Amino acid sequence: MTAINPVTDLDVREGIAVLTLNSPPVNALSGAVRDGLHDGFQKAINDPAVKAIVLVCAGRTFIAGADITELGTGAKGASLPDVQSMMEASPKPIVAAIHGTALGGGLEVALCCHYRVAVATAQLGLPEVKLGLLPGAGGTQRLPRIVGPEMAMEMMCLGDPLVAPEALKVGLCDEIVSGDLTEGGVAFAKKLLAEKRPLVRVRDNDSRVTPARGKPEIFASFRKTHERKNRGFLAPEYIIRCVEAAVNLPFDDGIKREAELFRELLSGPQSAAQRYMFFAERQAAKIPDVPADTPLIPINRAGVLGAGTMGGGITMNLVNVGIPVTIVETSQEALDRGLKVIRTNYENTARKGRLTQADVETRMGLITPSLDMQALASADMVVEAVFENMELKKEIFRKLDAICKPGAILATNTSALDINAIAAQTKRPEYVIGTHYFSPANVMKLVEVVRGDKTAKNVIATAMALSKRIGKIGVLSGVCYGFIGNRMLFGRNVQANRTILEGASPARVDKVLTDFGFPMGPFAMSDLAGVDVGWNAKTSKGETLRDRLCEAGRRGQKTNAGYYDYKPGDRTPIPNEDVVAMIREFAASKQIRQRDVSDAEILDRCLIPMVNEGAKILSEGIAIRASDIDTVWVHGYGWPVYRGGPMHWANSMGLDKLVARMQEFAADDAAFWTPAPMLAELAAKGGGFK
Ligand code: T1G
Repeated sequence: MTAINPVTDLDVREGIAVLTLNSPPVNALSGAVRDGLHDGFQKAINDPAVKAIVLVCAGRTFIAGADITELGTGAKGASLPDVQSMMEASPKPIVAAIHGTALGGGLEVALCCHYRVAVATAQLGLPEVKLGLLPGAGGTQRLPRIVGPEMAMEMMCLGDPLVAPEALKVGLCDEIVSGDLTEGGVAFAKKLLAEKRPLVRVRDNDSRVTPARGKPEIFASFRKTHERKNRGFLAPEYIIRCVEAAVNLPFDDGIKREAELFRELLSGPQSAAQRYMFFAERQAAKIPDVPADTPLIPINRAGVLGAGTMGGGITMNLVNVGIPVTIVETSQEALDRGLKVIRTNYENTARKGRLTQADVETRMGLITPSLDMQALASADMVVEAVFENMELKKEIFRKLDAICKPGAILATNTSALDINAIAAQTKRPEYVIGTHYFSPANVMKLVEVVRGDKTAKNVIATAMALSKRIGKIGVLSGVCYGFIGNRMLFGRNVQANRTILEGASPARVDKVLTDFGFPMGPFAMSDLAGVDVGWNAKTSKGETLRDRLCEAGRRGQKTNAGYYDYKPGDRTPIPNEDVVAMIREFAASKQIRQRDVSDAEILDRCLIPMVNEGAKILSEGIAIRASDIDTVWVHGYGWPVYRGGPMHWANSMGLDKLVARMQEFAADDAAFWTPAPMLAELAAKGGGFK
């Protein structure tokens, strides 16, 4: 065994060289790894005793891509294209032996091997698009030459990997290895030599791309199909252009085109934001006063109280990962309705081929419905997801405290209420925590984990770990009204509501925010949630615009009319001039001057209050770090990931410019537009949120 460098070893046995990378945590292509590959391959190729080479990785995974921390920094080390050229020029067969996740540059290195073998659980993919990039080491030119342009665009624009058996079917992998991977790789290399199999260079095979020549409709149809999902993102379009180059240009020209578009994305704001978010999501799991090795409470059985939209969605998240759930409601009708919605959701997924019918039955079989809270006695964790009313929640937690076994975690899905007041109803406040899921709970990735003053560290650690186990991103919040996300949303809604009284229409405000990249604007969101949330018909006197809308029967999508009209069964918002007239009349009754509010003003008046509130949330210690706030907004509210979140957006704008903008608006409402002390201080120093 020869140490090539601290992260690379070379071992030659019976004519087979095994080049092993060992660079935790994921063997990313850092400078040291690239040097190891370069020098290791050079040594093996030059060694007359070596007849074939196997590339394998130690630790949890094959190379999981370029080292994202190094991207754009001009870090030292051998150039990846040089390593890849050396591999393809090798007169000796090179076999990649893959386990874990061969992703991005990792798969691109493997595609420069002559053959690829993998264990059955391995995954192979090019997820660069999730970082606002494209596969910049030949992936856009080699992948289409194996799987064809359509599948290549699908894989690279969605960024989802194939598991090894699927990769085998499409020729991305040549053999599935059982048992020891290195031995399997060596055996495969020996077989190649014995059978005198050719040195296959992916770049030489155009048979999968030439049929697409002269068929621009392939690309036009792909663009059309993915238009909605790719809206606002640059990387998917650039990936499509690279695949067009793979089809229409000689390989080396295609590589040049890829490099040009890769450099443009790498130096642009979208990739900077998406790479920032990649690390932000992972930072969120790090809690300064809760050590990473804090013992977890095992969650083998769970309970959910309430079978409504949220309770049903939470239940699905838990049974999806095999945790049995007892779900409790107050009436058989509510229980039956809740279970029917869950089953329908699963059957819809099965119809799309993402679940088998057996999966549906397995998951439904893990749900035990009950009308009796006593059925929750043996649960390790119960999540309350009932109506958002403090008195009701207090009563429920008193009962849960008496019913549930000692040491069971009692969680509430409240979206804003005081966790401490709820915990105080129990004899176990250290086991009470908030787990605020976002609707639809079986889709949105965010969970705001809310620690009460007395919540124990192992309870916090367990709730955060459970978020990750169910495929979500947990962000820790302290207790305040609205926690992190909703508290910031209030500020946005105040200004959105004001701009329509000053002359903008709901459709115009919504368009400004959807053009920014949100999936939906505030008024369409209000119609979806219900304009009448918190409205009381008995006491309503037309004193607010909402009163007048609700009194006119405009309560949102549920009445096919809110700020917009809706055709029955269709969620598409249809602007209505009567609503605009109603708004104008209301504004006139309040003597509000009408004017043309510009799009730029609408956008800043909606977004800057969120940043200001975010600064207060940071100063109060409600959020640990600015990137946690950004993670909440990207994964809980659809803030466009290519803009990094409100705090990242504020940094990009420049806090000094942001504060200057607040001063422009202050004339109308000085109190509202007063910068938070932290924001004012950072702006004065020319700094940004860390
Ligand atoms: N670079 C640097 N650090 C990375 C990394 C990477 N590529 N991938 C993971 N880490 C760190 C991560 O920050 C965390 O650190 C630890 O590893 C464990 O990660 C030229 C330009 C591999 C599926 O996009 O998808 O190749 O928090 O918590 O849940 O065309 O990490 O412990 O300090 O996510 O088991 C393309 C990104 C790069 C893959 C493992 N590759 N990584 O998931 O662990 S661009 C990717 C992942 C590229 C080429 C282009 C996942 C994972 P810490 P983790 P996990």
